[in-house]
Amino acid sequence: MNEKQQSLLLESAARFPPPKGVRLSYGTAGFRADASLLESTVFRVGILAALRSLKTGSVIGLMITASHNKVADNGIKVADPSGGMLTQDWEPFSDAIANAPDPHSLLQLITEFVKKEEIGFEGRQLAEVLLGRDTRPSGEALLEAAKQGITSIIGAIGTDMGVVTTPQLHWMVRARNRGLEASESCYFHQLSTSFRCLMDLKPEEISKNGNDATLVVDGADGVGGEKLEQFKKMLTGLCIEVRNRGDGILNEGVGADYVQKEKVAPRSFGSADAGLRCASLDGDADRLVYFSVLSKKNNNIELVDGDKILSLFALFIKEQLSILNEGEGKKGNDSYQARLGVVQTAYANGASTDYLNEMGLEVVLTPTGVKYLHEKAAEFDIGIYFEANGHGTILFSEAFLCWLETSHKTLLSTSEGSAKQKAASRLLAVSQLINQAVGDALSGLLLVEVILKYMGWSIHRWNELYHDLPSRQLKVKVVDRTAVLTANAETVAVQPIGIQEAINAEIAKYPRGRCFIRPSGTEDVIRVYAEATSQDAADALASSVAKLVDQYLGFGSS
Ligand code: G16
Repeated sequence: MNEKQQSLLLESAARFPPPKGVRLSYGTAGFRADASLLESTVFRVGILAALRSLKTGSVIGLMITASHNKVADNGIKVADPSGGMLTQDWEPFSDAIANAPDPHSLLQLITEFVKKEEIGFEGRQLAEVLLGRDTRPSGEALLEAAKQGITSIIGAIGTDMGVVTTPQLHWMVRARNRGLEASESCYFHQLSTSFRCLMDLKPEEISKNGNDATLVVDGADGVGGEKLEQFKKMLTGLCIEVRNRGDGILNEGVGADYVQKEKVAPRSFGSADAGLRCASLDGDADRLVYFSVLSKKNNNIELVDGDKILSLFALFIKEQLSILNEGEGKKGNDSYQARLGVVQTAYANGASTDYLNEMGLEVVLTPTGVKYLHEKAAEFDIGIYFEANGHGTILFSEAFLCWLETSHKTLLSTSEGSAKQKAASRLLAVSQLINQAVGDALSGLLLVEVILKYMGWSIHRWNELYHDLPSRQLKVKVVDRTAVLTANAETVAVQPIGIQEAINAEIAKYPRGRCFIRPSGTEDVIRVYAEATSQDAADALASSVAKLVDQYLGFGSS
């Protein structure tokens, strides 16, 4: 790094002093905190993104969002060249620079890192970072701080994509790095074209099935509702009504996180909507859950969560693969035994894992965080991952897609209109419709809708795939959430010593009881998840374990 570069970094860093007495860390999906604490962090992550772009010779993404968190919070997510989350190798560096106390120590960390990573500064190409933000009021100022971080690396530019959903930004990064145009209209075009293609390929014999009625979507008063309202005009064969489009407070009594955790209808939905097919997006539209308001008890819902979306997708993909491979085993020439796998976390309802196992699928468990699930899913030819909270997608390997495209061409010339050719077309269209960069509520919603049409299923029929074990999730405020360390995909707490034994003793009191604790990576809480054979038992197990957490780590209120 030459002197000019060094003094530019020192000068710009001096404008963004870190908040005193606060230690921020790169959590489940980037940094997240009260927006008033984040300017310096966002500025520094801007520097990191520019360095990442230099290192990889690719476009990087920065999204200013705190997703499901309250409106006063904000945060930053980094998209790597593939469109996925920032490589985990760079997380320690991001932690270190976020907490450097002054410009000189920041410069020293950057200098050492640049050397270690062999990031060339001389005769280099341009670095480019795409920037996006959700609808939070603090977004604009933070985006400006990120831009200043980016441009404090000489030759780096930040391109503002405006207000976008997180998955749109990740999609744009992926598209740009594949030499494609990365605009919102291209995103809408790709999704609507592949959606139409799948709708055209649904079996003709499918009878009226109860899912022809309007889909009612809760936009969480965030960016997703706004975008869907624009996008829905391009969708033929699907009628959508969007509520909570930004008139109320973001994520307050609305959104996928609220609906999934509280298991109640969001604001603007009530008993008048009983029986309708409804969906809810989260604050930055990377999560999706479905629900149906129950007729008698106001506000109670039938929840169709990420596990059921995963099961629906797995069922459909498996069926298309078996149509495609029918009879091929004997010939053995053109068949490709695609490895289909599914990835879940410990939050997955036990009944969903049983169901997927019964389908004969390979089920893998990872810790919470899309970064872990995505990585695992990429090991399959077709990897489907979902968190129960509705965050997930489908990944197709290059090798499989290449084989599929060739087979499809052959089938078009030899047996156009055959079941096999249609199955190949459907799989290709799914690979275009689904956002392979990251979980995307809008593309996920379209795939759900198309599969329900294909199956001829109502939301109730879909929900009958299996019956969830009753569960309860709670949050506990503690003095220091980093005191909890977990192992085995977060199913066991190894720290503080003794807590797991105490949890086990509680679990033993309930038939089919299951419970775990973990520190949240997006909120300052410990999360408790419990499952049992009745709702009362799940509630009791969760609350007794929450008390244990409070005794071991809390403020002693229990
Ligand atoms: C983020 C992550 C998800 C994770 C969620 C909650 O979602 O992308 O993988 O499930 O946080 O994480 P935690 O339990 O650690 O707070 P989002 O939609 O909030 O960005």
